[in-house]
Amino acid sequence: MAGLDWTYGVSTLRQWEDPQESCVVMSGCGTSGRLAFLISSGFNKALSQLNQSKVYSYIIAGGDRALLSSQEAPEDDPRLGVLSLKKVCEGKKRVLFIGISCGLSAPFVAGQLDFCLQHPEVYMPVLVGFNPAHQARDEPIQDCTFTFHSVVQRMQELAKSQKAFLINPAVGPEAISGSSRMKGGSATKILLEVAFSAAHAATFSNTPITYNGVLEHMKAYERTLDVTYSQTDGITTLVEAAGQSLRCSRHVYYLGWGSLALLGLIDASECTPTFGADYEDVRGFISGGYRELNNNDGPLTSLGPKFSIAHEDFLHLILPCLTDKDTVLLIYTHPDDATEVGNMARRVREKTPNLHAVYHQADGDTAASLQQDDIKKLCLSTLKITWPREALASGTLQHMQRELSTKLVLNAVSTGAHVLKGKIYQNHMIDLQVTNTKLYRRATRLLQKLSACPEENCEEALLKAIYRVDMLTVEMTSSDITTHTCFARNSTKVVPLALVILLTSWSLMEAESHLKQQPIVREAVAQWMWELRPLS
Ligand code: F1P
Repeated sequence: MAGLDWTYGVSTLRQWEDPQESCVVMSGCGTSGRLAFLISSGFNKALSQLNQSKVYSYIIAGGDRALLSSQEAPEDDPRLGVLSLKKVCEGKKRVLFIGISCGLSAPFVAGQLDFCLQHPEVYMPVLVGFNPAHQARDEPIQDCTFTFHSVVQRMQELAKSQKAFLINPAVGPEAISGSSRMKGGSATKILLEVAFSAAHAATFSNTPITYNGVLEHMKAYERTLDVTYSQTDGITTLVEAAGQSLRCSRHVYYLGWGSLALLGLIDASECTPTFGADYEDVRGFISGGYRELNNNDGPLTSLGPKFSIAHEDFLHLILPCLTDKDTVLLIYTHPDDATEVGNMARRVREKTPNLHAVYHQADGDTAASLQQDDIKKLCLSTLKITWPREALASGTLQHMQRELSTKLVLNAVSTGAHVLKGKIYQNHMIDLQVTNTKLYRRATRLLQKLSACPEENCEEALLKAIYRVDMLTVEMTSSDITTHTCFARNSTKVVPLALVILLTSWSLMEAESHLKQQPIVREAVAQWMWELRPLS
């Protein structure tokens, strides 16, 4: 793994043992921040079980509301990153800071790493991402003297004397271009869990940190992939059900238990920025609500309906209007949550037969299987992920494997469903939200690729679609990208609309009305590409 001395890196984690004086902070934007939350929660729980104080903290750009909703704009703000880091680390003398940015691109994280580099007496910076260092983003950051790329270069230099760490293995391209929530997110989870597990084993059970030990742990995750992806039929059934629901403008609901439910919440929250989905399209609910989530800011229900996440909320707000066109997916571990799952399944079944289950169970647990039969009878499909005894390691690792497996299944379900809904064109998400600088640039590049028009024309079309005008005013064209992306928060179908404008001579209104007639964006795009192809 490029640039990583595992033994040193992991034993470095051990030094942060006194929670009064020291802490481990993980920080990121979007999916990376959500995984920081998931991982810090998991390892703090493991510490509590050992009667140890918690040492892990998380930071997510945009604060706790970003755990459950799309908050892409704060990603652009390095000062915000520094402020939130200072707040979490107040009074600490030693901080292991882990900045996560899959694309090595988020200014929020770059600001934090720059701050750590300026204060080496307190902070040890680690960067986790999945691009080669030379591909780190080199775009100037407003009011800053550094870019992400220049921060990476400084870290590379310091990494030689192990005063900083850069963990950036290549994991290959994502199946859907730009969707780092999938491979990038899973790799983040694996990497950090392997590192912290080794540090915990070394600290609390004197297990030496060895190359082979780390490798064995990695292999447990490899088996997780095998166990999960051997279930293609079950996953396909779920993708089809969810796709059907989205195609007829209905909904997909994940009802989960424990941290598996958190993966449902995370997966659902990502659909908004990734596919331009409405928050109601795919929604997650967790048994126990905010009590179970245990996030820094506590209940967020007052922020609006999308922050109602408890099963009770589902029962009060969603169940009464549920139809058989909606897909409901139960996510749990058997037999831990069986009684509650059975009760919920019965309630849902009264409203719709379109009920499915994904559950994890240890091989040979026959008593558990009997109990499961009742739930099975209520479900249209059940995806049972059986963990061979030999594939299961002890407590925490088992749990982390099940989490990863759940993540893989749900990523497949939500991505597949949006593919069926027509949100993907030639492996590109064409209906992405344009709500921060990175996404604005991504949208412009995508338009260039699909239309073959020059960059300036693409940007012009993008602005017309954002501001919904045929003629851009000077005020619009002279505004900065932040202004554009703020405005774009309230605009829908921006990129598809810009593409129609580029490919046709239609006015904005004409383009909008054509798009309304053919809401399946992929089919509309394919049709325009065909009709407007140059004659040879
Ligand atoms: C962070 C992120 C992604 C999200 C979208 C916007 O990316 O929030 O999680 O899906 O692409 O950016 P990164 O900093 O981890 O590369």
